Amino acid sequence: MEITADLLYKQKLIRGFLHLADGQEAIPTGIEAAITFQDSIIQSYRDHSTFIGRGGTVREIMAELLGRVDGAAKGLGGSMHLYKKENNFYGGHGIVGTHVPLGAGIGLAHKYRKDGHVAFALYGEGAANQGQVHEAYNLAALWDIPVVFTIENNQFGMGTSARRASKNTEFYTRGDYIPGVWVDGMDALAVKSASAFAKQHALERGPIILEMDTYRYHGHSISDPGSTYRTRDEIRGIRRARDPIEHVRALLLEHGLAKPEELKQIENDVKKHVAEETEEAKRSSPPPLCYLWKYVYKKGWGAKLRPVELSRGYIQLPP
Ligand SMILES: Cc1ncc(C[n+]2csc(CCOP(=O)(O)OP(=O)(O)O)c2C)c(N)n1
Repeated sequence: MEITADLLYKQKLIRGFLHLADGQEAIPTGIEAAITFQDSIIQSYRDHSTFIGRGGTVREIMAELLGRVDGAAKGLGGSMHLYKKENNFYGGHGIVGTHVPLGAGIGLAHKYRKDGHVAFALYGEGAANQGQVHEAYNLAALWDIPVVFTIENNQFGMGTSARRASKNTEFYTRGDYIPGVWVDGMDALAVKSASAFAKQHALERGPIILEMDTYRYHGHSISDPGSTYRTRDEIRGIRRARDPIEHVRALLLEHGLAKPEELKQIENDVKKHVAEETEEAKRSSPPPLCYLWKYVYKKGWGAKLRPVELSRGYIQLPP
């Protein structure tokens, strides 16, 4: 899916921002294996795989990237703004770090309702340096909020390596009064165990930090070739030694749980599925102009249109 999105962007069919997460697949996969859709997730802009994990479809993602009405946010949000409210996925946020306090707030809602569920707030190691992250830590610890602060440490914030931006790069230790665990974020099973442990801890004792050690293969966004601040050898080396999908493939084969031809079949099915869903997404239409108003202002807030827009018929008011 990510590779197809890259191609569509290069063909200028996708405009605006596009941040791909290939290399980081073990994280949403492992977390989802440990929690349920009654638990909540909130994340930054690198959100495609998480959306799939929360029950979203490739078609909803592709349509959103193409700015079509069948997209996850009705074609109004783009890559950074995928949501799945019915399965407690609260986005998809573009401003670095801002969603971390929101994650603590969602955790507080779980506690307030006594529903026995937790919130996972996923953010990068770059975002981990933000002041508001530490404000969220403070209140979460003070109020024993069931929130799992989950750092996706993919080693770079745009083109800056973690060690050039952070005095302490052991991010799991940076919660002071909040305990933290370092996790191999390239190993879906390690992510699953750590997430199950963190959920239990959060419910019984309040917040916890998980630092997921991972790597992104693509550049920061599609406009970054991703090779000026690291070497191609480094990327190739990580792929060879730690690729999260190859790791699962090796485990399945080693333990006799699947045959090579079965895995090949799955791979072919996935490629076919992505191609079909992408074609469906392309057939979807752009959102109507009236959506500019319908999904921007809450009903009854009295948004006013200038008479010229109404008289020229540019915009129809929603019913
Ligand atoms: C408040 C704010 N500052 C700067 C930016 C520009 N910006 C977008 S992504 C990014 C890097 C964030 O890195 P990290 O948190 O490690 O996440 P990653 O991209 O590695 O997943 C920056 C500085 C922004 N979107 N918001």
